[in-house]
This record gives sequence, structure tokens and C-alpha cells, in this order.
Amino acid sequence: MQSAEDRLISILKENNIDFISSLPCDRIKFLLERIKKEFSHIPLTREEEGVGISAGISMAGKKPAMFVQSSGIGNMINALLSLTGFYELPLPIFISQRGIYKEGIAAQLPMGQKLPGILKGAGIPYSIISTPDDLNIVEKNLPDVFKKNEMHAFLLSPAVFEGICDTALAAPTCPIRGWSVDETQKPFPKYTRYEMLDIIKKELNAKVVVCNLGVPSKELYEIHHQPSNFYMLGSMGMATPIGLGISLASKQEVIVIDGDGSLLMNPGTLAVAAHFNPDNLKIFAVDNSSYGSTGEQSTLTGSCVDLALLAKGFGVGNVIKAAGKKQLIDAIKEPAGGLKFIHALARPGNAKVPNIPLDHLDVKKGVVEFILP
Ligand SMILES: Cc1ncc(C[n+]2csc(CCOP(=O)(O)OP(=O)(O)O)c2C)c(N)n1
Repeated sequence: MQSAEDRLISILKENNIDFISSLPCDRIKFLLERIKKEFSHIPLTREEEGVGISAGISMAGKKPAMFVQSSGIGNMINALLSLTGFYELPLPIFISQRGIYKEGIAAQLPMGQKLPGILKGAGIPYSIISTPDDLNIVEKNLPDVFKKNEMHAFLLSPAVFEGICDTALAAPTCPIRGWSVDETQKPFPKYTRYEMLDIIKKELNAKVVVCNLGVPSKELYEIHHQPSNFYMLGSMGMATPIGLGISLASKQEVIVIDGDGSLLMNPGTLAVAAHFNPDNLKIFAVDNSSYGSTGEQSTLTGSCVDLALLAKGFGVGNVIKAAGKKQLIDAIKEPAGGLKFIHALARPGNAKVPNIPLDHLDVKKGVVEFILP
């Protein structure tokens, strides 16, 4: 019998889809790996840009499709309405709908569960795909998207692909990068994110630590839990903005542990941070060239983006690359007299750590009581 993945891929092929852009979700990681091999694939840094890229593709006479997580719709809605809908451009959007089936991350519930209502309110047609048999609905509705120049959201329940396990999922290779801000130091990734956090843990003591969502937060909880750690459970791309806000509004020393995928989703925040140049803020950007939490899909820091140069370009004065133990500790320890951006070059890989056993409101309470005792 044909697997749900095979079925969906053949429907996409029968409809002559030319380009598929995506930003990963853990629940469709095996499907995404197949898509990358079988279609012209466009890796995104933010879901919204996929809407623009798809508009360009369809105006050039080709057929686009997008694969995103339900949370990504929050990043797309304006472009979907004022570009795709307004100009009557076709766009099928396949959405991994979180928060509705065996969900382990509470922060996925608000957006995932409200998604049908949001789409309804926005006037975006959608279909609910709850089981592999429901892929018939995709088969029926997809041709109309291109015939009628419409957008259509297909809400894919994690149940559709449950149990699918592709042993061929490629692990990202450790990036070898030629670039360097300072040519005298050419650091090479040595440690995983977990090992890095372990190396710098003492320097986090009694500071406000805002930590990137997903596995980074779980690893930090396991390695160095303290009430002043703000563990993000959702809102990808918000670690640096949250840390900036705390640093501007308080005298606390703030360390943001961010990730390459998340920084690329919201890079403009580095310009805002550079503008204020707070001397109580350090951004420790763990660059493992992958979306570690969702299956280690490669990010563009492995091919073309140098986060240190990006930070410099946005006006951050104190930028350092670090990969070795001493470099990492010195970088986080030494004051910079202004905003400091540490480009921490990491190897891909996640530690096997459990979910954080704290209620999200208790996480907030711990941080607030630390800032305002
Ligand atoms: C808007 C949005 N899109 C996609 C996701 C799914 N997602 C959760 S964590 C993550 C990867 C984050 O990667 P990175 O910041 O590089 O951190 P790493 O896990 O690699 O350390 C993704 C894509 C999400 N939560 N929100």
C-alpha cells in the first residue's frame, strides 16, 4: 500500500508543482526530506518570504506550493492577504497543524487550535486532512487552486504521517566555513550546542538568560536551571527581541542564547539592538547550521550566511567568533562596553533531554521576580 507521504508526493507531481518552499516542522521532517529530493526546493528563513517567492514563481508561469508549520501562518497572513489574495495568485499551502494531536508542547496549542478560525476570519479557503484517506481531499481541491487562481490551506494533522520513519534522513554535515571576521582567528566548530552550554554554564549564574525555543531550552534546563532563565516554548525568532527588551528596561545583565535559524527569521532585530547598544546585553548565537529542533534541516549559515558579518553589517560593534573552550568562556565573560554578539560555531546535534517540567507561567514568574525582587 502507498504511504501517506508517497500519496501526497504523487498528487503534487500529478498537479505539476514546480517549486516547493518550506520552513520545517518536526512532524513532517521525513516528508520534507523527500520533497527536497523530488522537487525544486526553496529553503526559507521566514515563512512570509515564501509567499513573496511563490508570487514571483506563479507570475513567471510556474506552479508553487509551500510547506510550513501552523505557527508560520502567523508570519504569513499579511502577505497572503495583500499579495496572494489581492493579486489573485494561486498558492497551495500545506500546514503541519500542531496542537491538535498528541501535542507535547503547550505553546503550540493557541495558534494550532485557533488556525481554522484565523483562516476563516481571513477568508482563506482551507481543508482539514485528519487521516491518510483524507488526502483524497487534496487530490480533489488542488487543481482548482491553479484553475481559479486562489490560495488554499491544507491543514495536515500529525496523525496523517504518524509512524512514518525514514532511515535515510540525512544528518547535516559539520560546516566548514571559509569566512572569518578577523582573519587572525579561524575558529572551527568543535562542540555541539549541549557541550557549549555546559562550557559556559558558570558564566550564566545570576543573570537573566533568555533561551531559544525547542531543544536549546530543554538542554539549558537540564544543564543549568535557575529561576532567571526564560525558556521560550514557542514564538520562534523572539529570543533576541525579548532579551533586548529586558536589557533596555532594567539594569540586569542579560544573555540571549539564540540560534542561527531563529536569528535568520528575524535578523532586523540586530539593527534595533545595535541602535541602542546596551552594555548589559550579550547575544550568544549558537550556529549549528541547522534547525536542530525540527530534524536538523540545513540553514543558510552552512552555505552562504556569516552571522558575525550580518551582526557587523547591522551595526553591532562588538562581534566575536568563538568555537574553542577558552574562546567561548572568554567571549561570554569579558564585558564589551556595549552590546556584544558572540558567533558561537557549533556542530549539529541534540542531546537526548526531556521536556521542561515547568508551567509556562511559573517560568515567567521566576524571571519577573528575579528582575523585580
Ligand atoms: C514561526 C515558526 N516556524 C517554524 C517553527 C518550527 N521550529 C521550532 S524550533 C525550529 C528550529 C530553530 O532552529 P535554530 O534557531 O537554528 O535553533 P537550533 O534548534 O538549531 O539550536 C523550528 C523551525 C516554529 N516554532 N515557529
